[in-house]
Amino acid sequence: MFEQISAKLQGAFKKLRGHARLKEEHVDEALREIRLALLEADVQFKVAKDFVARVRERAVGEEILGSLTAAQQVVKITRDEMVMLLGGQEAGLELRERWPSVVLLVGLQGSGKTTSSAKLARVLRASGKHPALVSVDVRRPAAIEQLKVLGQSLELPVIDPESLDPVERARAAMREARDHGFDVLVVDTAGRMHVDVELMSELEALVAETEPCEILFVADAMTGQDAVNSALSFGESVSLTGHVLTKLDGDARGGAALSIAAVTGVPIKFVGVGEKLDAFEPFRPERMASRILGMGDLLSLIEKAEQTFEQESASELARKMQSDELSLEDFRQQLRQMKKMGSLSDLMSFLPGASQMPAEVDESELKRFEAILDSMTRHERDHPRVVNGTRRRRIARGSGTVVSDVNRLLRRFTEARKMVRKISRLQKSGKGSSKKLARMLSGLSR
Ligand SMILES: Nc1nc2c(ncn2[C@@H]2O[C@H](COP(=O)(O)OP(=O)(O)O)[C@@H](O)[C@H]2O)c(=O)[nH]1
Ligand SMILES: [Mg+2]
Repeated sequence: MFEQISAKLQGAFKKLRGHARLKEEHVDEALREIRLALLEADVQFKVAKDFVARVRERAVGEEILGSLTAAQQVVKITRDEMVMLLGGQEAGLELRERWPSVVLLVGLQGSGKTTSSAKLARVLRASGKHPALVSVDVRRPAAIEQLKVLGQSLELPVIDPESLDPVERARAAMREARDHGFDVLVVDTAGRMHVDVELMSELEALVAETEPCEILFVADAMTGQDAVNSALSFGESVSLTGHVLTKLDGDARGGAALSIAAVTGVPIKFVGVGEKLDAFEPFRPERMASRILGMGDLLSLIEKAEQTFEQESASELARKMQSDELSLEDFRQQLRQMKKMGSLSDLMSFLPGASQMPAEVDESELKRFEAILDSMTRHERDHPRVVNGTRRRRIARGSGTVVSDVNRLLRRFTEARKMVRKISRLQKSGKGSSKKLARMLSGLSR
């Protein structure tokens, strides 16, 4: 997701950090690059321009230039402004106390309305609601069936009134939902290839009939500014309350994500990150900003780490990392922890700068590493330096591997130690809560 813009922005930041004394012209140079990166990602021209102007105003205005941490502060300002651009706060659904609360999903054909309807109902159920689904897409004969199939696979109720008139279907579904005690009705509407008058009047009629609490515009993130423009057109006819940004798992460049809230004044509420029905998440501006800026999804990683880590060993590890005492014994413990945390490649995608790192993570290699570490003596693990040629041969034999495997493990260990030091320095320079970061770091093994 967003690899290209991430790489560009990181490039700009790297240059910034390269200056010993940051001057106004260095900031301007970085901002030019940032602006270009935004435009290349298909961010709307005015959005990009205003964004850069805001960052500049703060970066130059807050008298940080010349200070030792000037570059970091510019990065931080950029990040903060990007969070604002993405809507600032996380915005959830606002369901009313009425039976049923109606959530209308609207958008162009193929944007992901039907899929997102089912995904959303699933999320609502998980939060304790009793949702039902209805399709009012009478244009395409298969559309009603499609929603039914999706609903069935999730064991969610799909109401299918007999009428083939959208408004009548909605009315009947509301009645049925009320009768059966479904508190939220998710309505999947028809789309078109383009915005047209007929569609808009159909939507207006549906809104008048159902008085929805939420009208969510479903936008295909891959279509960049086009998605933003359609959202604007839809917004002229019906008052949108949020966006669902789909297909973020594809190679979307970021333009839609970065412009749609700013241009329409309506927040992104959910994102679709895959075809599978569980690939759907609440939209979190902070995390998205960190991702786009290539800082990795630190928060996600920390959360994941927090779920699995024993506090004690983590803080011990943190202490060691700072004092450069990291041993193979720690490395071994990390590997074990990591197995508990789930797939390594998953984690890799969260790491800062992961988009630039060759992420060749081989899970079977990890198993091999574990066997090798098990074949070492405690003394060897505590003092990796003593592991000479003879010992390497013995360890390889004992673990059913070959010497080159042992060598590779030792090399990885050295790399990991370097990386850990690097990040721990970063952290000392004032980024992020040290405990959390340290805990996160214990998840790194290379
Ligand atoms: N990769 C990916 N595909 C998606 C996502 N959301 C929807 N799709 C796919 O996009 C296509 C169109 O989706 P559909 O829900 O039928 O769109 P609709 O015409 O707006 O109802 C389908 O093939 C979906 O599987 C997503 O978040 N990621
Ligand atoms: Mg559909």
